[in-house]
Amino acid sequence: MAHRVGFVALVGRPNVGKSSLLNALVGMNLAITSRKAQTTRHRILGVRTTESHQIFFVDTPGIQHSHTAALNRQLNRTALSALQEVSAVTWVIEAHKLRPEDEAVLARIPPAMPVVVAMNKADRLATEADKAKAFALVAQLQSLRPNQPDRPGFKAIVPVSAVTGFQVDVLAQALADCLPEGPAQVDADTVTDRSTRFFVAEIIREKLFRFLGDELPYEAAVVIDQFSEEPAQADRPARLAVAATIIVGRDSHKPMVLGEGGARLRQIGSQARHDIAAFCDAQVRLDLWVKVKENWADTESLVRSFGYE
Ligand SMILES: Nc1nc2c(ncn2[C@@H]2O[C@H](COP(=O)(O)OP(=O)(O)OP(=O)(O)O)[C@@H](O)[C@H]2O)c(=O)[nH]1
Ligand SMILES: [Mg+2]
Repeated sequence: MAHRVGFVALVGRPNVGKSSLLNALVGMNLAITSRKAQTTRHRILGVRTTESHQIFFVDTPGIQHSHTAALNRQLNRTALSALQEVSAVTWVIEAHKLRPEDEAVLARIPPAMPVVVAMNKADRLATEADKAKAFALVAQLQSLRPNQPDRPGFKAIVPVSAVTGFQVDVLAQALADCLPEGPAQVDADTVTDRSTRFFVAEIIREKLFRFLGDELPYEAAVVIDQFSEEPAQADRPARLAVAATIIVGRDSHKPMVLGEGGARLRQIGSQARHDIAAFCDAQVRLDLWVKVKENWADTESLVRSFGYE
């Protein structure tokens, strides 16, 4: 069998499970996930290497059309620009329903681009009625992109679960089939192009998103102020010291992040430290601060200054 190689983007509306799928496809928790919309803010590359293919997966922010703040516009730009650099696209939807927001994303994918549909969260199809709905959805999907000479239909429609791993390999194979033949481009140990520093900031943001209820909108960012690594010695593990600031958009958000007597910030810090230690295989010291920058998510220059571009 020929070895295939190339870039594939994961696109879809917010919260359908693009980042969870990236992690499942790569076999490592690279992209942060949460039940809140627009958890992903950066293009993140994850490399899947097997005997038969090497796929460079590009996770993207959820594309949405209902919010127009500078941050949302920037996230849409990031997601749409990923379409320029790939050979195929995974259009991620939920297995149990298709929403108009899903179709709006499909409309942004160039007509000639090979598309595989990932019907994610298939583990949620518990009853026979759910399964019948999913079958009906497959038929509906086929009619959305019928095969035409200048406009190929979907390359495959794959029910999948990022959480249980159901059919993740099938999805990967369907995508590999869309890619050109070629040798592996990087060694099997290379899983991403991002730095440790980047992942440290992301892990902190994940805990922030998870520990704060819906009261804290997505208007929170994390900036790393200090980052120093000491390699492992014969008698001790590697050490990492990090100081980071959580930026919120309003005065009233600061006490939400701090919690009663700072309890919530301590919780966020301790969970983040735990995950950073596992990710970096190091002893971690983490200092967290909270700062207010009024309406940063509405201000193009501040959005850019926090690294969103
Ligand atoms: N049951 C189930 N839940 C899933 C599955 N995949 C993702 N989820 C959940 O769906 C929520 C959103 O997952 P994410 O991976 O963050 O979704 P996303 O599409 O990357 O979201 P944005 O980055 O905000 O656009 C999380 O709570 C996940 O745990 C799945 O296969 N089954
Ligand atoms: Mg995501």
